[in-house]
Amino acid sequence: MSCCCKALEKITNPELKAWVKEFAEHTTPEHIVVCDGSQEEFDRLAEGEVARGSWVKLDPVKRPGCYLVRSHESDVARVEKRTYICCKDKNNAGPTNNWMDPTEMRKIMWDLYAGCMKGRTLYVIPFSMGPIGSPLSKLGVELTDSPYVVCNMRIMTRMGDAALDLINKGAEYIKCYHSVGAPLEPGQKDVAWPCAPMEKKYITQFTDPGEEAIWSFGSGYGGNALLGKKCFALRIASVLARKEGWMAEHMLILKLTNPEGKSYYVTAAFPSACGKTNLAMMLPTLPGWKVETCGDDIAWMHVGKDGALHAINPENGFFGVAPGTSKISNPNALHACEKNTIFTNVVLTDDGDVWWEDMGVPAPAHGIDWKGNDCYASKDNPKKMVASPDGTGEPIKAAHPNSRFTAPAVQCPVIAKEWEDPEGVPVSAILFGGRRPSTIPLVNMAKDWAHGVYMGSAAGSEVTAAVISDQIGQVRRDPMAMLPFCGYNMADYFGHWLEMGKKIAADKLPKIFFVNWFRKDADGHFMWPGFGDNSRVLKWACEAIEGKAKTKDTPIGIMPTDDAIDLTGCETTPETLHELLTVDIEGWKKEVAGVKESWEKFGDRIPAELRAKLDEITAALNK
Ligand code: GTP
Ligand code: SPV
Ligand code: MN
Repeated sequence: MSCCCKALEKITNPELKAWVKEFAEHTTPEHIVVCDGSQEEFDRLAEGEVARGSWVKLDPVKRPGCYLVRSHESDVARVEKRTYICCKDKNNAGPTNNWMDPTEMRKIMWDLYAGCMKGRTLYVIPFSMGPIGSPLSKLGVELTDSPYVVCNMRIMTRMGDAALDLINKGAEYIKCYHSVGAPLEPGQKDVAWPCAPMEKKYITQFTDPGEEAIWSFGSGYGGNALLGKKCFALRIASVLARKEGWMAEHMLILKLTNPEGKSYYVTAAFPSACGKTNLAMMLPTLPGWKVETCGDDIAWMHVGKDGALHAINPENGFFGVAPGTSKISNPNALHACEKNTIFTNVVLTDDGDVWWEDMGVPAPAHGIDWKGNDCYASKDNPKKMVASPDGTGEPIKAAHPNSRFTAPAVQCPVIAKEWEDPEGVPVSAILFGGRRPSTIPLVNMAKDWAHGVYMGSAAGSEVTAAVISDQIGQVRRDPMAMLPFCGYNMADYFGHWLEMGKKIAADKLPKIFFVNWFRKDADGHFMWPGFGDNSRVLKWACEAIEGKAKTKDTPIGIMPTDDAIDLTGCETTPETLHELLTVDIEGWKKEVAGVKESWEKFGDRIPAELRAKLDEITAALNK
């Protein structure tokens, strides 16, 4: 490496400069670049990846400023098994997180980082989670050897000079270390998607007070590598939030306006690939109702001066699931990714465009699938692609189920005008949910805050392709959709939720709901149409907020009566709705027993108030 003094001259914060130098000396990159966050920089990096045959530039008329990237087949999603919370006391990580002693982990990873950037460029990425300079925002610096990470971080965060300015002036920031873990020997040709084998991948959060930092090695994909997102804005932020008295949640934030023009802000926590992006930018099928987007994945929530709970979206873009995104399901997401978007692991069409399963357009006659192989429209099913040139044979997943688009938030046609409000938006409803093929009704409202916290803590969902796992499709407990993202003991996290309820003004406590769009019938079909029709459930929730909803008291919570959900123009029959709104007492007894069992590993750390809620519900079910 040549002397880095010139490259680092923009960094005037001596502590930052010393850290970058130390990491550079250890990882031995060929070049160092301090990213400015400009369009020119993005273009230069993207074109460099095109020139070396890694990325594909899409058709400039059909998809201006867009690129297609194919990852390595082993590096397609988050790796929970390789994700660690490192703090001195194992109990602070809790039984749901992988834990390792911080000193031990630092040794393992520091050894892995030795020389790991050989032949590559070290990029210094200063970024802000939240609007630049907002009192609720937090700064970070990611050091990475991946141009893919730089370009994605530019879309997903406020990245570059403005963030660096604040850090140069002495603002605090979180240190985020990242390498794809694939050094290049002199003369060695690079691969399209460098990464390290699974056993060398580590996604580590150090969480002890004053030591908060992220060390990531071996993966270039999504939440493993774009460290502002899950690692910072959820795992580290949840730890800071508990300490500082706020909340960092895996939640979308939407603005819902009724036909009378009254607006409500709603947040919703659904696990990965369970419908946050879709709900956040939904086109309601109910006439007169409007949804606008404030955020689609993460909410930071503080109690405002007015006593209400205020939410900001710390991100700047969407890293959205491609398959299933269509003109019918989510036209706003499709518009958001018309330009300036990075597509990862979708199908490339012969006319330089992209395709994925359930995009709502017929499969192209020929394309290149996410693995780089030729694929062809299926003769039997125009919605699918096959590997055989004659169009016969079993359909393949031509786009990876966790293929994604990275698109700037401002390109969403329904982005709310207040999405960057530094004070955040006042939340009047919080939804929890998940993919539950049975038992869980369409919607259920908590009787009070503590009951709502219980509902969130009891959430479960089928594991989706957003994580590399052998449990895909199986239901697991995923409290508040935070199982993979809570940076500390989950039982303490439940306690923090209860505490927050005491800080919010009593008349401004958000109402809490549990929803399930994913019930299936005996034939395995979804019973509820979902997507825009979810507005019917949101309407009932608004009526409930106003105290005007038709409700019935049940052992599990407050539910709509059969005639309370507006089905005007909806394909769902009253019989199906009745089934979706019926409490399956036997199923629920098992459900509650399952929750109780899932608490055993926490010992007596589960708050008594929550245990009381579980006992109350159990008693009501047994009446
Ligand atoms: P992450 O980005 O992983 O956190 O996912 P997410 O929660 O934002 O999920 P997203 O909205 O991207 O949806 C994931 C998948 O679920 C897509 O394939 C959607 O088509 C599908 N989906 C979303 N909403 C609904 C719904 O209401 N009903 C049904 N049946 N499917 C849905
Ligand atoms: C999720 O898995 O919840 C995501 C995608 O939003 S990732 O950024 O990879 O975490
Ligand atoms: Mn997510």
